Amino acid sequence: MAFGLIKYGLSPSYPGKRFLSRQPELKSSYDVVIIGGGGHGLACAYYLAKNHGVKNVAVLEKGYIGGGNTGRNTAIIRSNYLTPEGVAFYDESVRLFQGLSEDLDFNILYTERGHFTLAHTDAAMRTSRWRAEVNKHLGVNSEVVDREDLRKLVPCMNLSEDVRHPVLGALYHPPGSIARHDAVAWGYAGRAAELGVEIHQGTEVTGLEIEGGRITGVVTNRGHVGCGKAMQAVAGLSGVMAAKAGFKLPIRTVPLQACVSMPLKPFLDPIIVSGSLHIYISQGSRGELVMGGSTDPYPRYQTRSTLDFMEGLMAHILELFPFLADVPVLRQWAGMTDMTPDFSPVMGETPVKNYYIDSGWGTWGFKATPVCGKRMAETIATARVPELLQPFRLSRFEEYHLVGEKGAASVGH
Ligand code: FAD
Ligand code: PYC
Repeated sequence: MAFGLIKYGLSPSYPGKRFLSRQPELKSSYDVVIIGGGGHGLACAYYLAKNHGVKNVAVLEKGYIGGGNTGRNTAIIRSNYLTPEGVAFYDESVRLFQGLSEDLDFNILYTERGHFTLAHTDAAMRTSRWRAEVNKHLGVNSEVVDREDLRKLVPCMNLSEDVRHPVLGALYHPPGSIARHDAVAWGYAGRAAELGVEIHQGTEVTGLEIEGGRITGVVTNRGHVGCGKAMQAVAGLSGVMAAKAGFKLPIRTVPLQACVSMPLKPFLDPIIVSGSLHIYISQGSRGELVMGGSTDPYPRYQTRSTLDFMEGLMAHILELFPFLADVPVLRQWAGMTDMTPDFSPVMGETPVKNYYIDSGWGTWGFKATPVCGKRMAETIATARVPELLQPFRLSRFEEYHLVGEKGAASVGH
């Protein structure tokens, strides 16, 4: 060990194996260009190479991989959605997450915690029952529990009736999990690179080249790159990139904030969400309490943290966990989320031929990273949109076939 450290300390060049090899020069063209090196773009690149043998692929990331919403989210993974289309889609993702550390040979710290969506009103209890029934019908483990059940399952939570918003019960989803979000990005990046995918950080796509209605290349801050096919996976900047391709998305970009406390001894195993109080909390593997609420009340392309958010969040967190009153918050941050009218994503084809879209992930897209990557790779490689993705096509908005997930998207919005 001591010798190894000295070798690291004295070596003029880095002696270890690099996780990602040195960034290559950009080639003049690729079979597939993926715009955005978040979890979604990297997962798609990995499955293109692994499942379809499409390896002449470049992921172009304007900053650093995982530095967007992938590295800013609160890592909740679950499939307790409201619509049959949503439940089937997120269920495939949870299953992929369960085997992901093994698949990527990289520990993403996936831990199954159980997920509670608290109900404080009769209407919320009704939605819980509705979700539980849809979930069970599709083989997803969810059930409604009452306050007495909660006393046993989450003994540290304040279940007094003598508060402003007493808890009546909850939707309990045992498979609800958390994972280490940046490990997901790094795991996909590392394996994709091993398979031959090029990952170019510090490479911003500033324009798209479209001839005869089809994508032929992209313009970047490092020059022109030709492509046979391209996909945008740029989260909060989805509308901006779509505008470069010449079409409009029914998407508003809205900041979403979160924070973590100082580390505490483990006391909170499950993930607790309250749509009525607009808060959620879990305890991460380092002991930090990971907390967040609903989106900011206005659309904006920025990631500012606000005192207003923190005050509202803490007032409600302390209603459920009053003993946390003296625990300091260590960090607060925000991401830009691309919100759709029906709180479901937009995936698949676009009006531009061979130009694909992976967007509308709002506040709910981390949990979809594996399934979206896998199924978008299938879409790009085969030029056929799989059945699982069909309900989430862009054209659903003009066809009035929305996939309404507002009641299950995350916290209330
Ligand atoms: P990103 O990780 O944002 O990647 C997009 C990348 O595109 C960025 O790295 C960006 O730099 C790059 N890019 C943008 N424009 C360009 C360009 N012109 N050229 C090149 N690159 C470009 N989801 C859940 O499922 N569970 C949660 O608990 C959860 N909590 C959340 C909490 C917060 C505070 C936030 C902000 C989001 C949360 N989400 C959650 C949502 C989730 O984080 C996102 O939906 C998901 O990370 C989207 O992944 P992505 O790869 O599409 O986007
Ligand atoms: O999608 O479960 C979710 C979530 C929780 C907080 C933000 N998103």
